[in-house]
Amino acid sequence: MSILINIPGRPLDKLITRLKQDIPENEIEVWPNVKHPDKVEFALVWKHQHGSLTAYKNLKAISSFGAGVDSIISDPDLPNVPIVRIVDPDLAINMAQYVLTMIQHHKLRLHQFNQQQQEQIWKPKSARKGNKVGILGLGQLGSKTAQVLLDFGFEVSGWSRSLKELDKVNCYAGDDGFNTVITEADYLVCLLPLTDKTENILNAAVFSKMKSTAVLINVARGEHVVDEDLIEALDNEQISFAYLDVFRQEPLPEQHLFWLSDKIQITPHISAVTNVETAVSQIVENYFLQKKGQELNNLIDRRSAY
Ligand code: NDP
Ligand code: OXD
Repeated sequence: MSILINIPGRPLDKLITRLKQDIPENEIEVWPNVKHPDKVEFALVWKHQHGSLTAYKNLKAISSFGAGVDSIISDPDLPNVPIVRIVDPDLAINMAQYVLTMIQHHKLRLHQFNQQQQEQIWKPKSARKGNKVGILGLGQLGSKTAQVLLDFGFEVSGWSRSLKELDKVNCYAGDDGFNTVITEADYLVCLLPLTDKTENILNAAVFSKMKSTAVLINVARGEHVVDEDLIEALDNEQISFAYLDVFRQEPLPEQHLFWLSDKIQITPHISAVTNVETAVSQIVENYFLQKKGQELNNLIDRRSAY
């Protein structure tokens, strides 16, 4: 049995060195130079080339190198084997801190004060009043983010597929619940997985129902947002600002309109970066569970695609 690393376009030295501490070197293969494809039973992938997992007739499991599995699930030639993902409490804290920081950035008008500083203008203005945060997706990352924001005095609502019960969070599910969350939010945070049901969920119809002072924070996937609709909503003052960490195409293409908007703050997909140490521990554990024929940790449900 061997593990295949299929993570194109990224430096892998640190990951491979770390894996070699727990898995014998002759059991580690790196795509595309795979010596013994028939020995590969476990694949570790991130943004793999679709179709590139069909070459392994003994493949028994696929592990995402991140929390999301959308780029795996969308492979039309995906082998029919269990899929696992990384679930890391530290990742959830990082995400919560990112969201809190962006909210505070807006609330305290730091953008404006930055501009004032360039012009040496001293003009105090108190923090914005809006205190309601709506979180789309109350999973590992959304529920932690909700908890942290509550601790900082925000009023938090959340929306998920199944109705949740989270202390002090106004929880909703279904279409009516979605409408309540998006219309009431001063800050709307997207922490949904990307699936057929959530793609393009943040579109013109939604922006038209939001408060004109509302801020969008998308930290999930670029495909959740209809880019042109967002630009239009910002230009027409249907919503006031957007913090975007994820994009349909990454790196964000040079000519993309998002770069030019002074109502958009861009970060390059850094809100919660996979920690190699934690990830490798989970991958190694699953590799050996697979070897023993036991059930893997952090399995996703292929029917719901997350
Ligand atoms: P989880 O699977 O733990 O949670 C997903 C949540 O979304 C659940 O509450 C789920 O509902 C809800 N949901 C899924 N589909 C729907 C739907 N159709 N309608 C309503 N609610 C829905 O995921 P995580 O919290 O771990 O991660 C969320 C996403 O964040 C990842 O998929 C990834 O794309 C993104 N991410 C981004 C990172 C970054 O650096 N920007 C880093 C890590 C992740 P229910 O609870 O009922 O199942
Ligand atoms: C992830 C990500 O899904 O980094 O883990 O986006």
